[in-house]
Amino acid sequence: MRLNSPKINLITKACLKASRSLIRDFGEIENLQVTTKGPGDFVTSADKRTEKILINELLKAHPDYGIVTEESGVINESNKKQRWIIDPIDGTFNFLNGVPQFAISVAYEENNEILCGVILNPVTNEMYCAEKGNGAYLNNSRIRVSKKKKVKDSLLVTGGPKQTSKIKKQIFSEYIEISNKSSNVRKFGSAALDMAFVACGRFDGYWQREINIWDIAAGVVIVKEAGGFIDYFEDDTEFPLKKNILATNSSIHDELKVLISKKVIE
Ligand code: LIP
Repeated sequence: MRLNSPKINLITKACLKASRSLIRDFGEIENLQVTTKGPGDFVTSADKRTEKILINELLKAHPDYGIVTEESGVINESNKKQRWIIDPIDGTFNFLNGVPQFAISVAYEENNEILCGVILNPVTNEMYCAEKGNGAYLNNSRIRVSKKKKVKDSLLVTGGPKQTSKIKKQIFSEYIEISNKSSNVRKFGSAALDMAFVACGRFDGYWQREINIWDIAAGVVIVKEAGGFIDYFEDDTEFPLKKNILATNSSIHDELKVLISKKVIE
């Protein structure tokens, strides 16, 4: 059984439509016109095309809802109560390099709470979805976070830092600390899929600093509905679209949080 509510059906339909165009673009990656948006952050024509399809589908159903997107910024800004949060390609660098680890991510937020989300890897056709109170699914199967109890037995995943980050030293130091204390740490390059993998128990936990809300929004509800725990640690209310996030199977949360909070040793 898969989730089947009007919102989930709408997001799913939009993602599947967008993925058909995205997969065509992935097939001819070398012909894409690449422009730089800033160091370490590329925007492709595929990104824009995918986003346009998603926006059109969602606006057709709810013309008055707000939309927060990676490429087009904010649409219907005055509606902060009901809004979509979209990342047309999460894992842009993987996409650009022909690495099939990227995803379309769409979430619906109401009164500042993310109520449903879909993450679709168009290459593997793995679609993760969740709605508050109704569980999390990978295609037609219910998913749950892992049962690992200790960080030392855990396989973790992280991302960043961006080339432009001012806290690279801190991020690398955390990476070393956690790599030493856990079973191992991966960097797969798509926050949305990292979180989806936590939700289905492939990874035991994910953390990242300075991540954009559109990269993680759908993952938040999917991890929670899979029985996991979300912690926006050291939240900076001045920049609500940027987050520090820890997403785990609940059992390892406290132990991992202590490792992340350790002071940087020069
Ligand atoms: C990317 C993330 C990746 C993270 C990067 C970046 P994009 O999103 O998903 O895991 O490390 O900082 O934000 O730019 O490919 O949508």
